[in-house]
Amino acid sequence: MAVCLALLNRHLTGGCRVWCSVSRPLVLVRSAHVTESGARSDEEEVWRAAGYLPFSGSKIGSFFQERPVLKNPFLEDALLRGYLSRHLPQQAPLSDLCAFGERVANEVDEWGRECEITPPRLVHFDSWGRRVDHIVTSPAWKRMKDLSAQEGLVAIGYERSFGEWSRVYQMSKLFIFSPSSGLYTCPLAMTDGAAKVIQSLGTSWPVDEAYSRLTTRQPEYFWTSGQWMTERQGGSDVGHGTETVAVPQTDGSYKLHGFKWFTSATDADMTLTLARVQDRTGAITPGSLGLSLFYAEVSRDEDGRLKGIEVQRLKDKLGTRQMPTAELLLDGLQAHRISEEGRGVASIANMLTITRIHNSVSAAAAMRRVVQLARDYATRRNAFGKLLKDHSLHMQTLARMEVEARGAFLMVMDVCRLLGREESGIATQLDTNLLRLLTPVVKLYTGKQAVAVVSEGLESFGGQGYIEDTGLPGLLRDAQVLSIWEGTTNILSLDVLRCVARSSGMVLHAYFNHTKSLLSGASSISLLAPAVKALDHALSELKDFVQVAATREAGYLELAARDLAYSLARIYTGALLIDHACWKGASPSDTYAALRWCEHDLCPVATKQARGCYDPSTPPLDAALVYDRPIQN
Ligand code: UCC
Repeated sequence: MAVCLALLNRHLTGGCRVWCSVSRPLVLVRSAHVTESGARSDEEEVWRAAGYLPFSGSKIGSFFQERPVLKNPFLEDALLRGYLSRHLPQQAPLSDLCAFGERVANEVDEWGRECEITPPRLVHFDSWGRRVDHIVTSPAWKRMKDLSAQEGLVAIGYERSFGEWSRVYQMSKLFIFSPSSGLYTCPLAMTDGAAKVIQSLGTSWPVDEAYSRLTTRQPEYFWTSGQWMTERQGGSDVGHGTETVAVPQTDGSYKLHGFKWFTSATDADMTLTLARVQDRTGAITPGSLGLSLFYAEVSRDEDGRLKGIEVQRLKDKLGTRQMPTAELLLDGLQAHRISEEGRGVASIANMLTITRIHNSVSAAAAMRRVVQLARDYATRRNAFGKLLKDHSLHMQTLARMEVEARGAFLMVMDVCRLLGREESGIATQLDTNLLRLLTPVVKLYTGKQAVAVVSEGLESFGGQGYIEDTGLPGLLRDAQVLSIWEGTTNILSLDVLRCVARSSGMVLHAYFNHTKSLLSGASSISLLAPAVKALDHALSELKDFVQVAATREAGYLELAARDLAYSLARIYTGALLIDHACWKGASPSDTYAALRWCEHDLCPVATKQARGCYDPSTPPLDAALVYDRPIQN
């Protein structure tokens, strides 16, 4: 070989040299035999024919990286299977989840991609100039609707065939579905929320048909619902920002007039929305106490025009592009009031609980999906002479993501468990208090972590993680919304304070009792001792914080709200991981995950309290820093 190379090189002119490489024996580095007009020389043609020009003409090299492969997300998830085997009294859901996982990997995931690359568009006028306001969605989006009905993605929660575990079963299915769903989980969340509100207020006329349509398994009968809450002034502060008015009609219905600024999945068949009832003089009650809850159907007249609605435009969003989000002018939309007057926010709160749980399921699912893809890729990608899976630093990074994904999953499923108990009528007061406290906590924590974990996950694909047609960047763009809609991190942190105050601390009492009980099985397992010790310590730090904070002014608590919510999330999740690691079917990975989780700063609110972060001087200092200006007294 060396002699051949020497001979070849002697006969090559103009800097054209042949090099030997391990993967390909001969590589022509540069040819000086391209004429000025760009034509190839005879000599080059010889090389080409011999196959020694791997990067010329139609050849783009012989190495192609294998893509990460999505396998059955149910079978690939040891924790999901372990959790369900541990808790579900019947095994029937497991075979359904397995079959659905197969469908997601082999069929549905492709539809999700189709939704992404064929985003909805708005057609304002027909070809003859009539206003039609058609939101045109992809065929895949429509298939998602049929699939959702057939698979019972909302229905399972209302059929309650598995009693208190029905919600865990339903949400496990959504957990498998979510990252492949082309964001169809959004209309499903609102549909579930609307069904829950209707169920709690009464399923008689005018919402009887709606209820049965929202909860059916028949695709042709199935409806989705919107949740039109947000107006230009009121994203978070719904009570003060809602301008929509409801004008009473003689038949007992109302006509709504207003402007809804963000309406997600606007192709819904019906909606729940808030408005202020006008009295005969046109007067309205301001603030939250003036808001009532309305039910409206989205329908068209014989000319194809939307009745009482104009679609102003579709939003141009960072992510969730698969799904239409619109600005709507309500111009005399016929609606029915379904809450007592002035009980709008309280009545829609059930919807918020459900959509916040769905949000958390999607967040945990996004983490799980990126870990599944990254670990598959690590078995296919070679760098520096070995597969990524054999690089210890890379594995450490994936393991950290795995711990986050596990924690998120357990926390979400625990909230679903509590919801299932409440809906089956077997919830204790402790369960009810825990559910109220943990719903905002799980939403805010998982929403934030999803962005961090998915972002880290993209990095594990190198540059390919940044390339649109791999489908990977969409995971990050879609994760970003999870901490924004359905209540931002700060709004939910304040909701935690609010439910502590409204329950006179009973929600915290439930929290401390239950967290402690989750640790009870671990005392005999020495491997878990460091985790239990860290958790016990964090729990008593949290108790100390609560005692001190109870004596402080409201401003102090407000500044501590976010750290308090994070502490509640981390401690509770640590306890769930420890509890799961104590289960007789637990694996060494379950123990390892619990140990790693408990290395977090489990109680940041105590750490920061000790540094004086919530002292009254902090707000002016914060503002001075943010605006880079001298402190104003
Ligand atoms: O973004 C939206 C749609 C997006 C699509 C959905 C996708 C779902 C995920 C899909 C997964 C892929 S809709 C817009 C979302 N907007 C929000 O979430 C609003 C955020 N703002 C808040 O949450 C605020 O805290 C407000 C609006 C609730 C605050 O209003 P008020 O009027 O100041 O609230 P109050 O006075 O504190 O409470 C009024 C009543 C009380 O009941 P009563 O009078 O009986 O004591 C509260 O206990 O409402 C009750 N309440 C609650 N109950 C308030 N919040 C809650 C709660 N979280 N849970 C239970």
